[in-house]
Amino acid sequence: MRISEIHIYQKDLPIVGGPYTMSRVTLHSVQTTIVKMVSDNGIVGWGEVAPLGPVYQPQHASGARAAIAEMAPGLIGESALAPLLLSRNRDGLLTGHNYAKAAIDVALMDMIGKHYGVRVCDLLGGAEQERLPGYYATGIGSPEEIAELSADKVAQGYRRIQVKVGGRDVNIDIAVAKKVWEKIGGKAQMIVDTNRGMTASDAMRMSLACRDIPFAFEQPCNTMEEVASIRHQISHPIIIDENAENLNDVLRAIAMGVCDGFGLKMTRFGGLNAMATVRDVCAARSMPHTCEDTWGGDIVAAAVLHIAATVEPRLLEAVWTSGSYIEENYDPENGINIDRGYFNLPTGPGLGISPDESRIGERVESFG
Ligand code: 0XW
Ligand code: MG
Repeated sequence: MRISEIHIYQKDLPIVGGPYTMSRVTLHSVQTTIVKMVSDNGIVGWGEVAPLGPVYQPQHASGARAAIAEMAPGLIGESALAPLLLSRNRDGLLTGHNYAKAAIDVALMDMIGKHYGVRVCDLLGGAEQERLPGYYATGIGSPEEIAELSADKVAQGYRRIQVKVGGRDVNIDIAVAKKVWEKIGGKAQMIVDTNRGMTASDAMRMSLACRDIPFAFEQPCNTMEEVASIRHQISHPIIIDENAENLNDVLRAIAMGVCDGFGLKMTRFGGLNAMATVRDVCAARSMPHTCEDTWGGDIVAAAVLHIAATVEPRLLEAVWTSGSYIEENYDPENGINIDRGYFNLPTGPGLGISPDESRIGERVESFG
């Protein structure tokens, strides 16, 4: 089986109930890129990548499309059954741009699964569980607003709440954490995520002021070195998210002993196969982690669920998808939706979803 066509779609995803606010960025809409890959025997594989705007990470939507267009001509005619060889082929066509390469990798795994009649999780080693815990990420807000929202989400079944802070007077963030814990303490795990938004001194001040609240501190500072500088001065476990841009960063963070876990975004590493390697490195060092991505619809969500299903349950912190903020599923029948705080792993071959082409935006470029 060989790749015969690659089509690129562009779609704006307005944020339902938005804007989505974090310490460095406020978003009203996110642009996603969808890849449709067709084999010479007519099998279709779907991929997707949706950077969280141009500021969250060194990624952006038009960059993803340009990178995919740069590689596409060199992928036509290549085997559609050899993900490792195709990954090396992509690296020979374009250096870096893992996020864009991820869309190709996901489409390929969808195609391979459909060819053999197995699910993507089976191709990635097998599913440990079919029902996966989700988590809810609040935006930046007032103590009362975020505490009420967190309590509401716990009542809906979530057992992990990520509270966004940073980019403002740290005293307000401290007040938010205390108010939220009053509401959800003992009922759910609490994560405080600054999205690179605090100085080392503010992060230390927040940890000291909240030393009686057992939250995990996610990406407390901008760089891994700044996080390392507070690592032994705070009383909260540390999660690295944005600083884990590739496998080497994960290895460096583990070697530096700078964190107690990771927020792992599938597209950031280059796709499902690359993320499976990171999964195994984390397992070797008993490093818990989430499985998630920046944004995206059913295709990204399904891909994240399939890799999450293969993680040892003791190490899978939770799964995050942006489904709660998106108007409609790409697949009206088997779209990915959270159910009382948990996701059900798709059952069909490949990703287990069939996007309706009327729901995936405008086709902007085709190859093959
Ligand atoms: C909560 N998320 C997974 C959603 C947004 O992409 C940001 C991200 C995070 O943890 O920073
Ligand atoms: Mg994060």
